[in-house]
Amino acid sequence: MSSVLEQALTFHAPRPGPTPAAQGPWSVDAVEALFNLPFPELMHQAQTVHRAHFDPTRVEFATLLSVKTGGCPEDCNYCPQAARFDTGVEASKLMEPAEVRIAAQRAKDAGATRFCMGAAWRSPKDRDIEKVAELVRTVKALGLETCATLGMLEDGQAQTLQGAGLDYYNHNLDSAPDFYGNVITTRQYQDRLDTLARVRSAGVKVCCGGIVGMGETRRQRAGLVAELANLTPHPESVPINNLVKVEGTPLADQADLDPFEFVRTIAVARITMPTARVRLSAGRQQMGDGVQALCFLAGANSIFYGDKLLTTGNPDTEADVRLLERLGMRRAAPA
Ligand code: SAM
Ligand code: DTB
Ligand code: SF4
Repeated sequence: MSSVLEQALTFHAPRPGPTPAAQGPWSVDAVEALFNLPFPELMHQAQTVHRAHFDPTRVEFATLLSVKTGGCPEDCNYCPQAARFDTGVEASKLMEPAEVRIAAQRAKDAGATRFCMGAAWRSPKDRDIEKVAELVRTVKALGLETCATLGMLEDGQAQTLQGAGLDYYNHNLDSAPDFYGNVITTRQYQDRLDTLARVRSAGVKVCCGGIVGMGETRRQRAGLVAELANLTPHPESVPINNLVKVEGTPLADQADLDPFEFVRTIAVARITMPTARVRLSAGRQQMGDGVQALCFLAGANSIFYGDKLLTTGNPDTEADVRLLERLGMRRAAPA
C-alpha cells in the first residue's frame, strides 16, 4: 500500500478546531434543519463530527439479557412485555446470579464488552434493587461494563446500583414530548427526566435514546433528538431503536419508516451528541446489511450483539462479525 493511501486510511486522533456541529442548546428547528439537509450533506457533517471524536472503523458490542421478562403493568404501545397486550410473552421471575453469570460469560467469550440487563418493571422495589445489585457485582466481576434498565428509579436506588459497580443506566425518552402521549399514558415524560436526573447525580453514566417508526413526524423525530441533546451533559450512550412490530401490540400494523429516515436520525444524533456512543439498536434484523452500513457511515458506533434483544430477535453473532469484516471494520476495544 502506498504511504499516501496508508495515511488516508489511518485513523487520526481528534484535531483541535471547529467541527460543523455547533454545541447545544438545540432548538427543534435547528435539529429539524439537519434532518432536512440533502442526504450527502447530512452524511458529510455526521462523518466529520464522528471522525473528530472516534475511530470510524470501530463498533462497540453490547449484549442484552432480559433478567425479568413480561408481566409489566405499563401501557407502552410498542412493547411485547406489557401484560395488557396478548403477545405470547410469558412472565418470568428475576433470574438468579448463577444463570446471569453463565449468560454474561458467554457474551464476553463471543466478544461483547458491555452487558445490559433489562427488567420489565414500571419501577423496582428496594428489595429488587438489592437483587439486581448482586447481578451487577456478578457481571462486573467478569470484567464487563455493566448496564441495567429497570424502569423508574426512586431516590437512593441509583446510588445502590452505583455502589455495586453499575456503569450505565438505560432509560429512554422514547419519543418527542408532543408525541409521547400517543404511545404511553401510564407514566409521564417528566417521570423519565426525573429518573435520568437521579441516575446522573448518582454518578452512573446515562444511556438514553428512543424509538422511531411509531407514526411520528420528522419534526417529532427532531423533537426527540433535541430533548436528548439538551440533557446536560448529553447521554454517554444513545440507543436509536427502529420499532420492532410485535403481533398483539397496538403498533403491530404501523407502516414502515423509510430506512433513509432512520439513517438520518442516526446522523442527526451523531452531530448533536458528538461524544456519545450512538447505538444502532432494535430493528437491525429487519434492516438489511446496506442500511446498517449506512448507519455506521452516519456515525453509529455501537450495536446490540447476540441472537436476541430482550424478547425479539437480533442478527446472529456470526452474521455481525461477518458484516464488520466485509466492511473492514472492527469491534471496539473495551473502555
Ligand atoms: N421497563 C423498563 C423501561 O421501560 O424503562 C426497561 C425495559 S424497556 C423494554 C427498554 C426500552 O426498550 C424501551 O424504553 C423502548 O425504547 C425499547 N423497546 C421496547 N420494545 C420495543 C420495540 N418493540 N421496538 C423497539 N424498541 C423497543
Ligand atoms: C434500548 O434502547 N433498546 C433495547 C435496550 N434499550 C434495553 C431493548 C430493545 C427491545 C426490543 C423489543 C424486545 O426485544 O423485547
Ligand atoms: Fe414495561 Fe418497559 Fe415494556 Fe414499557 S417498555 S411495557 S415499562 S417493559
